[in-house]
Amino acid sequence: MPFSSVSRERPWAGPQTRGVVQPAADIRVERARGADGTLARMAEEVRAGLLARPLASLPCKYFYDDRGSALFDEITRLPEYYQTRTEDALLEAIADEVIERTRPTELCELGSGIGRKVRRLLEAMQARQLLERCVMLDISEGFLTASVDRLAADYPGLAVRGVVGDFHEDLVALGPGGGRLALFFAGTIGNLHPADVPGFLRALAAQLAPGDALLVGLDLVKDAARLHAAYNDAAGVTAEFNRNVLHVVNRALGADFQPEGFEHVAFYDPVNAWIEMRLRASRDMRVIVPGARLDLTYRTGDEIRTELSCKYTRQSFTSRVAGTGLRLDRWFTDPNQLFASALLVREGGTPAPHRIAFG
Ligand code: AVJ
Repeated sequence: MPFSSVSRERPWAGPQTRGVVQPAADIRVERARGADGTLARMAEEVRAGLLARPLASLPCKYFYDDRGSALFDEITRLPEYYQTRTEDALLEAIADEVIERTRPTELCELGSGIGRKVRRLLEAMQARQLLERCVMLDISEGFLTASVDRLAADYPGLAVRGVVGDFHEDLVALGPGGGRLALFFAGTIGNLHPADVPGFLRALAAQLAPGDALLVGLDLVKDAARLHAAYNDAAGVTAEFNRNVLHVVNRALGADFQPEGFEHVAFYDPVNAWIEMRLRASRDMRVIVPGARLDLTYRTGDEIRTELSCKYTRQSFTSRVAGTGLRLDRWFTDPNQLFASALLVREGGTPAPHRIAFG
């Protein structure tokens, strides 16, 4: 039980503590829900996904145990994977302007991973003496704890809080907004089906006060060969990352998937403007998943979808923002138009449920 001493009180959650410097003893990583709830939810999701027809699927958030997070970190350094270094250079270029426009006192990073990029914004806030609090939400407890500890050590006086949870359902655990700049890097919003993006943005808008903002990274529609290469790297790291979801299901739900019996598949679908990753059985296999009450048979060639990674244009993304309570304030891209950072601002008043287009 590594987190039996989980903090229940949240001394910096309310605006009344604004400006109070938190001593190091108050640094905590908390869970958005209990371990039982997390496992029960996983069992339901895995069961529903693996039984889905015509195409079985597994939620991509289950890539990210500690091994999967380390594999993703390796992906970010691959020559074919342009996204991370492009976004990082972009953030370096825009950090001052973003902070000037939004003047936040709190950064709130969703899916923080190892929490490297947040520092670009922290530095820009610190230079303006705005920096007070940083909240990080991530599904990977090990990585989250490490980045929370590192941030707290490197920025004395910064109140750092970690929440173990996922950005689909645990946003409420962030607490109310106010002076908040939310960060959603890496193009991770691309993992949502486009139809689910407005609902996600609306849920996030509910954790923001009017004038609060969201900086979101988006991988852009581009040449299919370049996209294909980024998800089919020569070193095979993405293939190992893809198969890792089976290791996770084996461990958490007592399943007996043989990951090496599945082949990595990733292709660009230009109609939906998304990369799809799948695992394809390379032999006939029977798989038992006790934790999800499943007894499955795979035939050679059977596929499980493991990830969508949607690619956006300014126009296709803007259409997803309409009616969510957020509006597009700034659209930044790198010179090669590979990647975008969209700055969204929370509007005042109650968000409209939808917007009707006239004419
Ligand atoms: C971290 C979700 C943005 O979709 O490109 C990398 C994950 N998948 N290689 C992406 C990923 C395959 C990545 N995101």
